[in-house]
Parts: sequence; C-alpha cells; structure tokens
Amino acid sequence: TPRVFSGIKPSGGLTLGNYLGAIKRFVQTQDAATHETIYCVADLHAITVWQDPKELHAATREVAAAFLASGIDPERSVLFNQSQVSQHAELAWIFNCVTRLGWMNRMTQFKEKAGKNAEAQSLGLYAYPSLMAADILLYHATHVPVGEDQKQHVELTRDIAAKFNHDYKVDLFPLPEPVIEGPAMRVMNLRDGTRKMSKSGESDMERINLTDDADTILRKFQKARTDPAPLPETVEGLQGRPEARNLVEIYAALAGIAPAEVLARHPGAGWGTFKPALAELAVETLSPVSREMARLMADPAEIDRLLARGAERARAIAAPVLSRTYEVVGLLRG
Ligand code: AQP
Repeated sequence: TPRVFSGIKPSGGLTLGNYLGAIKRFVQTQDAATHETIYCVADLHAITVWQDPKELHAATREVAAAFLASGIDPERSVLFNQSQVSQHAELAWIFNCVTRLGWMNRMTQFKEKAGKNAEAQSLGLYAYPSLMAADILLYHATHVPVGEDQKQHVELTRDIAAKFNHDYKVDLFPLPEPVIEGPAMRVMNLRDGTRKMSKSGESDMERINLTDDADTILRKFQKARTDPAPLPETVEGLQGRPEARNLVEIYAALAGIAPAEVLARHPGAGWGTFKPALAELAVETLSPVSREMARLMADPAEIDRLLARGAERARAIAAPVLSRTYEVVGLLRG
C-alpha cells in the first residue's frame, strides 16, 4: 500500500494555518483509506529553536490532542511523537552525510526563519530538512501532504533519496511526492498578508489558535489588517490585495467552497459585514475541535499511552529500514 507520512512540530499552540493546511487534510486522507497514514508530532524538529522543557511536554500533548480531536483515529493511522522512535535521528545522521551543503544553502525556510541572524541559529535548524527526509524515507512514504511552504523540503528529500540510491547503487528509498491541493493551502498572517500565519509568530493577534474562544476569534478577525476597499466582484480583483485575498481564502477553505463562490455569496460586502461572517464560520468549525481537545488534554496519561502505542507501531516499520540502511552503508553490526 502507498503510504502517507506527515508531521507537525509542537513549537507552540496550533494555528488555523496548521489546521487548514495540514490536519484537516490528514483526516481526509485517513478517511479516504487509499493510503496507509502515519502522522507524527515532530518534537525533535521543535527543539531546533529553543523550547522550554515543560512547555514542550504540554505542546506535544496538545498537537496529539488536535490530531485526535480533528478525527485522526489511532487505530487506523499510526500516531506518535518523533523522539520515541530513535530511528528518525539515526537515519538523519546518515542523510547529513549524503546531503550537500549547497543544497541546504538554497532552503528558503531557513533563510526566512534565520532572518539577518543566520550565524546565531542552531545547526539543527539548518539541518532540519535532512531530519525531515529521514522522517519520510524511514517509512518509504510515497506521498507527503504539506502546505506550499514545505514543498521545497519534500523536493530536497527526493534529492537525498536519489543521491543515496545512486551513491550506494541500491534502490532502497522511493522518491516521495509532495501533495499540495485545495484552497487556502497557505494561510497568511492576519497583520501582514505577505507573511504566513505561524505558531511562533511574534504577536498573538496575527494568528487564530485552535484553542481561541469565540470572542477572541471575533476580535482577531475584526482587528485583522485590510485595505479599505470592499470585496471585489471577481477573484481577479483580489490581485495586489494580499490581506483581502487571505480572508477570502480562509473563508473558502472553512466553508469548503471556491474563493469565487465566497465573492458571489457576499457581493461587494464591506469588512464590517464580511469579518463577523468569517469569524462566525471559523467559530462554528473550530469550536467542536477545541472542545474535544480540552476534554482529551484533561487526561494526559491517556494521550501519553496512545503516543507510546503509536511509537511501537512506527518502530516496527522503521527498524528494518534503518537496519537495511546501515548494512548498505557498511556500518558493522555484531
Ligand atoms: N500558514 C499556513 N498555511 C498553511 N499550512 C501551514 N502549515 C503551517 N503553517 C501554515 C502546515 O502545517 C504543517 C505543520 O507545520 P510544522 O509545525 O511542522 O511547521 P511550520 O510549517 O513551520 O509551522 P508553523 O506554524 O509556522 O510553526 P513555527 O512557527 O514553529 O515554525 C505543515 O504541513 C505546514 O505546511
């Protein structure tokens, strides 16, 4: 069976971007049952930037709770946190020795995250795509559903797999395909429509968190930056209006309709009417998820038990792949 692998970093509270760009689609993929689905809480990725150890525990459980609350079934999907499956870190080291510095230097996400201060970043943040390649290839995953922002990393994974296979003259790692489809695959920051919405963005006002209550969601959308013009008649009219486009695309993704349909349903609406309608739709969609998350997080031991069980299932797939890799590379085992 073809396999899907994807993950989310527990680097803070989850956002509407993570939900629409990732979790919602992970659930659809699981339910379509055309692929085996493996989802991970990428805690090793999270520590590429500083995480308070106590908050990391809580954030790891929160991501797991978000998966479960959104409809990931720990029987039908393999759900675990990355650090419990040591093969991820081990394969990443092998890939660090395959990946070329020149390839890493082209990664735009590192440049964006590091900003002007690249010298002060961790080596882990720089090497992040190599760990991501290990995550994917450890399961011989063929399809990787990601937001547009992660596409370059999946392409790098293909390069790493191809170079490994070529250097060692084997056909060990299949080349995975990024799967990017559907509306609002890149949810933008509410204060700046040219930057993506992120968990770790500076201000809480720039993102919608999955755990935000109805009042907070309304307030954030009302304060969202927009230009003064009303909604255009057609999607072409959204050109050069990144903030307006973002709000229309968020509406479209939440409602499961095309952006053109959103405009048709709100002809020439001003922000005073569109923003509350958007907030209402967001609350309707997110509140069942956040209620269920709160219920799950009240029993952390149960979440931990589910993650440990998922890790066991993940190891059963990953261990033979890593052993084979060590053998191919010539690492002696007793
Ligand atoms: N704004 C977004 N729009 C659409 N998809 C998004 N994703 C993240 N932000 C958006 C998708 O969510 C998945 C998990 O991402 P991640 O946690 O592994 O890393 P990230 O992309 O770096 O997410 P954040 O929220 O921006 O976290 P921080 O601030 O900690 O770096 C991925 O599939 C991603 O595409």
